[in-house]
Amino acid sequence: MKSRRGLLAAAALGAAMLLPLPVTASAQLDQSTAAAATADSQASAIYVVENTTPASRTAISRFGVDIHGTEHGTLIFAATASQAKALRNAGYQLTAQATTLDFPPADSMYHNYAEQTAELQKIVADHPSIARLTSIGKSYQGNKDLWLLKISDNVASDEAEPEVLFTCQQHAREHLTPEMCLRIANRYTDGYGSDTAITNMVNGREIWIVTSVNPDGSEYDIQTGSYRMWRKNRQPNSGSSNVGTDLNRNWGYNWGCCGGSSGSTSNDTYRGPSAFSAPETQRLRDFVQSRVVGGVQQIKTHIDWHTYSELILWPYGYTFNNTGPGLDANQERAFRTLGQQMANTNQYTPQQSSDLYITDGSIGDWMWGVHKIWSYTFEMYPRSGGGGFYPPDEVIVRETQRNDQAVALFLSYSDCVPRVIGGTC
Ligand code: 0X9
Ligand code: CA
Ligand code: CA
Ligand code: CA
Ligand code: ZN
Repeated sequence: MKSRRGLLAAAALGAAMLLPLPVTASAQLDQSTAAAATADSQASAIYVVENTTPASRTAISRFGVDIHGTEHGTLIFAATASQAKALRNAGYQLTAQATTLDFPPADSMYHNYAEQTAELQKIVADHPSIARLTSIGKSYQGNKDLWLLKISDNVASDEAEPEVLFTCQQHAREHLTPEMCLRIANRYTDGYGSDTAITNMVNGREIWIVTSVNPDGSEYDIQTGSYRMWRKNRQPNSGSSNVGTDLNRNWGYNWGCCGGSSGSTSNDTYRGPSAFSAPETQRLRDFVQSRVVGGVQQIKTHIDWHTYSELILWPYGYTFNNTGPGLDANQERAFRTLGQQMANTNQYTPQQSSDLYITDGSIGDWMWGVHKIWSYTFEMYPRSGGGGFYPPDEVIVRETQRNDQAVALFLSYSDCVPRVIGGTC
């Protein structure tokens, strides 16, 4: 089985890049044989078979099970009840393992999907007049809601206030990001009435928060109690045993245009067969489109939270040019100026998205390109090292609190971002 230390070493090896390639044998096995519980939508359980050989592992994989890893001849895989029965009938000695669907005990302070749900429900129960919880629909697997929290005074009414959107965890393994969304949710409800800046923003804005855009992937990443370095969603790909689409390459603005995504299902940046092929991006797209009221997009600003590298990024990602269609020099200057001012508060590095690398089909390009929503991507802790995608839970408070001032500044300019360069709206 993959040890926590092995995974941290794997993450550290890849730390120079945002997208470390799978470097462990088990991770590669994961990618190439992830037939998963996908051909078969039945719930699967985790099993081990001891004393396996390359030949018997090959034979077992041909039953269509989802291989998780192997150590000292012990093979670990997910199988449905019918697959497990077939394997036992074929003479294999399967031992069922308890699935944890949870973080390792040392990281228990992270919120798994069920804990995120409970936390959101508690926020609404504690603050019913300023917080309301709905769902924008289900993730691919169909059993999880994509929660949408609204925070504002008179929360039940659609008032004429600038709307602000925060989205977290498009990428499964970026577990610090739901913590960031939950921190914003808790601060802007608990602080109402006592903290002046918070009270003003709750009264003057309508804040929307999606704590996890990719709950299937995130649950898959932690399912066995040891991290799997999973990035994509858990949607099967026809004609392939490779699972998943990179949600942040699936957005429909210059989708797949520019070598900033992959057309191969085995790749971690697989863009999907068409723009918005993933249910998760569809649901979020439909929500954003639903906020066009009387021909005017109500959402003015957006932050999409990721890890890691400590960056503040703005459009476009698909081109190296600082400006482009629908993005003029003044708009670029406003993006850059607010990005720099936010970076002054958290010591992240502010830059255009493509200064990192070219991406096409990213959420930020769509938000700006289609809706003129001032959209930033924040890449949180660590800058490098520090546990990569899996920093210990001891850093959650420090590294989410680190963005409190940036979030406050962002909300304060959300009525009119060009104001940051003396412009008007
Ligand atoms: O590659 C990505 O999707 C993001 N980095 S990550 O390591 N979290 O995967 C960066 C996306 C930035 N692109 C735009 N904002 N356009
Ligand atoms: Ca927990
Ligand atoms: Ca309001
Ligand atoms: Ca409104
Ligand atoms: Zn990411």
